[in-house]
Amino acid sequence: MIPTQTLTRFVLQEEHKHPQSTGELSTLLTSIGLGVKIISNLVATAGLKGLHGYSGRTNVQGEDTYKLDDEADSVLVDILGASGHFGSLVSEERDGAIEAGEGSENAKYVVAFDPLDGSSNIGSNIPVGTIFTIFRTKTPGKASAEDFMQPGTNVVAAGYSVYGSMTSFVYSCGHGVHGFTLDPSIGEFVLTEENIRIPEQGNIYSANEGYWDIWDTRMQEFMTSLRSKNNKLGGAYTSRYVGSLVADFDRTMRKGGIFLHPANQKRERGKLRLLYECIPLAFIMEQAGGRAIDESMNVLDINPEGIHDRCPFVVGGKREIEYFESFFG
Ligand code: AHM
Ligand code: MG
Repeated sequence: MIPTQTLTRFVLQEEHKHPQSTGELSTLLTSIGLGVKIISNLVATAGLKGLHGYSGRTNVQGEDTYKLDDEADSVLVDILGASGHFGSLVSEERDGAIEAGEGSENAKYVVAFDPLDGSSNIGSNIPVGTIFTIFRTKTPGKASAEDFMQPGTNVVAAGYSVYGSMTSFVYSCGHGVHGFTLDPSIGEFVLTEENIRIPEQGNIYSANEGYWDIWDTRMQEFMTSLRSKNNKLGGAYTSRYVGSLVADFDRTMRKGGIFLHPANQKRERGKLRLLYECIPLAFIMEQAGGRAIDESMNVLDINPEGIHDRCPFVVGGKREIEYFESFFG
């Protein structure tokens, strides 16, 4: 089959619908597309190149990082740097924001990313991924970390890739969610799903139940109810948990249900990061017809206070989120 719609062509067509556009956003999106192709290859060949295992470094959040985390981070920083179109970058792997070099002082956008999400699964042939968020700078002129301190309602574009049995690229610019699949024979992302929608209700829950004893009682009661055949959602849910957010999120969006990584007694604000995990995926989920909350408010309404802020994250179909809220109300 000859691919009719590649990521590059699709992004350019979207851009041409906005006569005032300068092409900067399209360049950023296609640059990220190129970056994830390179990372996909790195993930597939990491074992052969001795890139599995820890790097010996800990990140700003005190977590041990993997060699592949660092490689994936360098790929995105180099490629976005070469695009000359970002004002500032935030990566899960770097303590501070990276500021644009000479010539990009007036760039319109800032980009936050998790270069390799799910890295604790590296080396086990389990999907990992990349997640990104793009905001417009808050004020014209040189961008900084301050430009990321805006709520998810301001997101211009967000997306993710899953490196699994196929490499996917899913993104939204606020006009629906579109899915692409990497065709390795031509090295291009080809459009495979336009306007992905989450079912209003599914039958899968996804959470790390190892935290049961340190969850809030309301969370325990909600989970007990999901597992009961007499719950208000019409019957017991089944369970799936990969432990790579991108993969758990992708399944939740396509098949329906709910994913939860809530707060617990050890982590008051949960584990997942607001800017480059929760906000982009909340934006995509809302575009797909679902919802994302932090236990009490919509994730997209939260104002970040630091570039590595964390956030309890509950995301899924409308019915499941409403049901969750009835326990936390
Ligand atoms: P990472 O970005 O360092 O890989 O950490 C985030 C990952 C998510 O992909 C996943 O949903 C979560 O951590 C799993 O956490 P847990 O081990 O607490 O279940
Ligand atoms: Mg992550």
